Amino acid sequence: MGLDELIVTRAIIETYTEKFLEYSDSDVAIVGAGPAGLTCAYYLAKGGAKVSIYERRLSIGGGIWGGGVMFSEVVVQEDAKRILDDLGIRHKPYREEGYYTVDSVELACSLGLRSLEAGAKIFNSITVVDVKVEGKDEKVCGLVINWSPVEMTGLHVDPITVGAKFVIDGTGHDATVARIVQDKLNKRLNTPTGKVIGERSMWADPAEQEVPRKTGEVYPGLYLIGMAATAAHGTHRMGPIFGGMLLSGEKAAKEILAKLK
Ligand code: 48F
Repeated sequence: MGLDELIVTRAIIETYTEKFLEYSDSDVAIVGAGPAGLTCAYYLAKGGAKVSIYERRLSIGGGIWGGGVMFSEVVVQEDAKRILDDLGIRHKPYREEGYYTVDSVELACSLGLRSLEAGAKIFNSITVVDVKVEGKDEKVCGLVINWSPVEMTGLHVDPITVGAKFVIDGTGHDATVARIVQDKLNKRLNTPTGKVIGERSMWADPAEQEVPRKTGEVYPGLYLIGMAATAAHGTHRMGPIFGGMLLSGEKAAKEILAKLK
């Protein structure tokens, strides 16, 4: 039997469209498929939530792949080791107690696969450009999205909207969604200054402890996780140690699952 290219075309367009439509209204829409976003998606999906992730790049993983200075290993500390164990991600104890190394390529692949297997859907090459709001308090209740190449080339093409009960900003250092709420809605965020403060210089120990602490609702309907939480609250950066990112994703998932129930 010969292959028919038109069947390939129809199979792709129909299947993608079905998937996209099914997730056009989710319990939770996560912006950014970095370590925090993927971990959060895994725990949310495992807990029964309908989760979509929108990722600007073709690839998932955010800042995981390059490890430290492109040496493809990252460090995870004792506190977060249980998450690696929970997700079945291989790691090696380093000779100093409480430090574990993980192959960064394996971490990116495993977090992606575990979140997909748990039921989350990842939509890549999509850039979030705005939020959808509703009600008197202008609660965040969805995302405005466009194809990344449209944004990159500056084509004049209108974006479309997807709905969600909760939106999560997992955009890393940029804290893009929090900045959108601050700048476009002119709203006060739940940070010490009411604004995105910007991350402080490297100091891994307090930085890692602060990431899960600063994880949470920063505006009605909008949660901050990972480096976006660090950047918004103005806490220290931590470099290629990733435990805080995993713990942050897990914490936001737990809080949102409790609210969804
Ligand atoms: O930057 P990123 O990996 O954020 P994270 O999950 O983890 C931070 C660490 O990688 C590292 C660190 C560790 O200790 O300091 O930096 O907090 O992933 C953020 C993802 O969000 C995507 C971006 O391409 C990346 O994959 N992203 C950013 N802006 C948008 C976006 C946007 N507007 N729309 C969609 N995706």
